[in-house]
Amino acid sequence: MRAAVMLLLALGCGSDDTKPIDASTTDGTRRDAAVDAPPPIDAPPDAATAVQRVDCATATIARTVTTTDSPQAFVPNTVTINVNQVIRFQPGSSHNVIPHPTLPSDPGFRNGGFGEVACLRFTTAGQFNWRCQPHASMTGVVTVN
Ligand SMILES: [Cu+2]
Repeated sequence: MRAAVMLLLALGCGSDDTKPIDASTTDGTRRDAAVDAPPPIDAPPDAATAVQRVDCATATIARTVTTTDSPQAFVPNTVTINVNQVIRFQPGSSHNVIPHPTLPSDPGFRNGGFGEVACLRFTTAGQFNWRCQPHASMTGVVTVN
């Protein structure tokens, strides 16, 4: 039986192969890890990562990202900046900003408090995806050139 399960897992029997396999399940089902085990929202940014929190009062803000409730979305949800520019994230009171769990992201990309304003400096070129923790459909991407 175990061999059969492993074979099914290897073949990718699920319809949604983008979700990680939850090792705690015994039936080989895939779960949305972001829903089952959300990251801690109070984890501080890692200074070694490509995204660093800076003081909004003194930083030069290149772009500001806010949210709407109907539809639930980030505005804008696609942002292009240059290396070392700062984005001010200003989500509404029921939204936050966390690293996207399944797309290229950065652990420093975190503004975990609902309605929390945070200014993030992007120090490395690339694409960084984020989402709102309680609303999986609310996503966004920063392209840093
Ligand atoms: Cu939200």
